[in-house]
Amino acid sequence: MRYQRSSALFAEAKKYIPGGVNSPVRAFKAVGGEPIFIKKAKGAYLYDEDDNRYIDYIASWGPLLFGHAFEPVIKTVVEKAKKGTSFGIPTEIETQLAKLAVDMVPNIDKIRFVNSGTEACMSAVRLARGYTGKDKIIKFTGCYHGHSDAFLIQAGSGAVTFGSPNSPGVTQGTAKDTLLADYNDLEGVRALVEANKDEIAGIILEPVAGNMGCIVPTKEFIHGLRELCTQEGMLLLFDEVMTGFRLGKGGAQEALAIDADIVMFGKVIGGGLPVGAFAAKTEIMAHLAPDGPVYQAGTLSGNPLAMGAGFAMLSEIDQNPEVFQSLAKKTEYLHKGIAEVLTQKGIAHQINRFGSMISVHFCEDPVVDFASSSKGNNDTFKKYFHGMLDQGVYLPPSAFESYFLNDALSYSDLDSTIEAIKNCDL
Ligand code: HOZ
Repeated sequence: MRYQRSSALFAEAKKYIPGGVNSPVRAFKAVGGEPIFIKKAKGAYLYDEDDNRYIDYIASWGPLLFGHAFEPVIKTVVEKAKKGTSFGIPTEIETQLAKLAVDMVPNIDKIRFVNSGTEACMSAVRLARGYTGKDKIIKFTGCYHGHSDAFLIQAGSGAVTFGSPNSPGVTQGTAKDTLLADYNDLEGVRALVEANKDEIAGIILEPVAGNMGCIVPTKEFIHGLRELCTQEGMLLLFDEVMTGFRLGKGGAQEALAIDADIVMFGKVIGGGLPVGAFAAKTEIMAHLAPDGPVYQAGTLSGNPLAMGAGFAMLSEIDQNPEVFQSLAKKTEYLHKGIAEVLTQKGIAHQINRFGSMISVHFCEDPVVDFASSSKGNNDTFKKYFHGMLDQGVYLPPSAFESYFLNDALSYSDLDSTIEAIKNCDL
């Protein structure tokens, strides 16, 4: 049996871990069946516990720009580990990574490292509130900013995959300060701002959304948000956990030519280790403890292994910026290939793409927000997902997630992937 050992490991995991997983999407509930358990990975490939090989299209949900077990990262982590794994005392590598990130990303002077994208977004909103003295925030339906309370309101990603975009446990008190708008609907945002005059600290969004599939903002929408924030004294918060150092050295800010006020990072900035960060101009960051009154802290923040991995990853990107072009070309090639096969098969579909992020939606109409993304045919998606898995291609196990390409993928891998879609019984 192809998945025998994975199946046994899942049964064992379920005895001790809720749902057998440590992050819900991994459980395959949206697509049915059981998750595969990974033994190792190298370059573009994952290998499961049954020794099946997969071409990987999630790259650990984004961080692995150059593929798995990338030598410069591994070497640094091993070297650092030999010198101690955590001190809770400052180290030089934290400043080295901070300087590199500040040099690469537009419009930021200072950066604070945390351990995950969730922490980064949670802390950034606290900072925005502390800086502006206002309580409310606007978020977009289907955007996911991690699992802290303020964001689990019409959230995307795993939250919507499991039908609980509003999680029990989030109090009414918290929910009332999160105002909801639809992605790409500038008029809706204007109306919210008008109805909550001088009460809104900021607008938070994924500048290219990746948690309701990949959704690209219109120029009018994203520039309109910038103007509105400036006019109304609100901060524009870019959740670049997925897009940071993936859409370009300067992330979505650079790719879309927009300056945000606070930018949040995760994924690539940790090179595959648990790192998040938030950054802004000095004027805003000065409000953060110990310089200012907005509190935020963490024992493992700035952990030497994680900082080392991040530094190795960002240094590679800094020295090889052509990786972004290479990734974008591969993603475009995949897009064309998938579109051709699905069209030949007569399957209604929409494909959204930006840089190395791409998603396939089985529906007739353009996917521009959460409502249009939700119209995808989930039965077709399930058949597609399992058809590909059985042929050794690992795709996101939910229609509400983006694919993330890594540069270890060869054109022959892309061709095999396209060929595999031909064989899927959709
Ligand atoms: N919902 C996460 C990606 N957007 C998945 C995280 C994981 O399972 O690792």
